Amino acid sequence: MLIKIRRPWELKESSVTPEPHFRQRRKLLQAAAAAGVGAAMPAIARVAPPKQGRRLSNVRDSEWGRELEPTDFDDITSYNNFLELGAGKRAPARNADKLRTRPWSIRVNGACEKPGQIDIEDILRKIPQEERIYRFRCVEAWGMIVPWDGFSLGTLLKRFEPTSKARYVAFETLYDPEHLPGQRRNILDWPYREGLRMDEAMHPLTMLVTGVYGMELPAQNGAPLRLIVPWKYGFKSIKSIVGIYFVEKEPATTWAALQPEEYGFYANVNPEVDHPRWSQKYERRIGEGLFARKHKTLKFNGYAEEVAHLYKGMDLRKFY
Ligand SMILES: Nc1nc2c(c(=O)[nH]1)N[C@H]1C(S)=C(S)[C@@H](COP(=O)(O)O)O[C@H]1N2
Ligand SMILES: [Mo]
Repeated sequence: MLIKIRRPWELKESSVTPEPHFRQRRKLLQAAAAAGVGAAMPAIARVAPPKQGRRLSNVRDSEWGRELEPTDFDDITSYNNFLELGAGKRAPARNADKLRTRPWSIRVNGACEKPGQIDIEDILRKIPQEERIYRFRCVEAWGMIVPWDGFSLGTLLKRFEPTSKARYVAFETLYDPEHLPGQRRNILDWPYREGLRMDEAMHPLTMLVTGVYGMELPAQNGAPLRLIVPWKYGFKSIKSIVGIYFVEKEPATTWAALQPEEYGFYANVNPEVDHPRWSQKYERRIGEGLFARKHKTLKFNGYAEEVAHLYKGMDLRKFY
């Protein structure tokens, strides 16, 4: 059954006067939708709206986002990598209802003064959520522009008072083979794990994401809480996080453990360092089609000004 729904982002293309500026246009359209006008072309949803989908309250604009034209909501939520929900880009959206996102809490411990647990409802209610338009770049040479909602990871980490022994932060995804079909297969050492150096984790661009396009995050994108590190390849952006640990040594990460020659701990987007099996110089933008002109990949995914200093003196060919 096709369900006819109308959402602000779907009205984007029906805008009569093109505005140069995405945010302005979106505000206009939201106002139009609220007033019951501008519903020129109600769209048919290609993906079922997220089961637990609801609009996030009090999302504000962020100084950290970029003025970029975002990829369509449908593309962001139907072309995914999330091995717990199956292999292949379309499987995660298809299996989205297998991920139970409530109740959900995240334990934070290790080298810190105040180890503890935080519930996702507290994160949503008590931490102000910002919307940031970020570039997203997968190691497989495709990219998107995504309006993520969330907040800087550092604001959460500080509450747990990391000690001087906390030199890295490790992250862990939910382990629930009973419900997650991918975890019933032995394709990797579950659960999915990731890690950041402390200075990377505390950088304000590094984001814990709770939503996209002002909606609570769909399961296939890593509900209810996932990481986004905009200057790194997508695989660093671990989904459906249940554990955050302050550690002294560089933690093991899923992809580096699987294929150490292909995936490193740092995984900074870098057109000068190719993946052993393909070039990283260009990228395809999802939603533009297979035959559209490719985009030149930018060093640190376009965030060099903000983050290049973190890697001063490091050989990025060695620390890939
Ligand atoms: N738990 C978990 N997190 C994950 C993955 C995964 O399979 N499991 N895939 C990673 C990869 S390879 C990419 S490219 C991004 C995809 O994020 P998106 O589907 O929101 O675009 O999620 C990353 N986070
Ligand atoms: Mo990826």
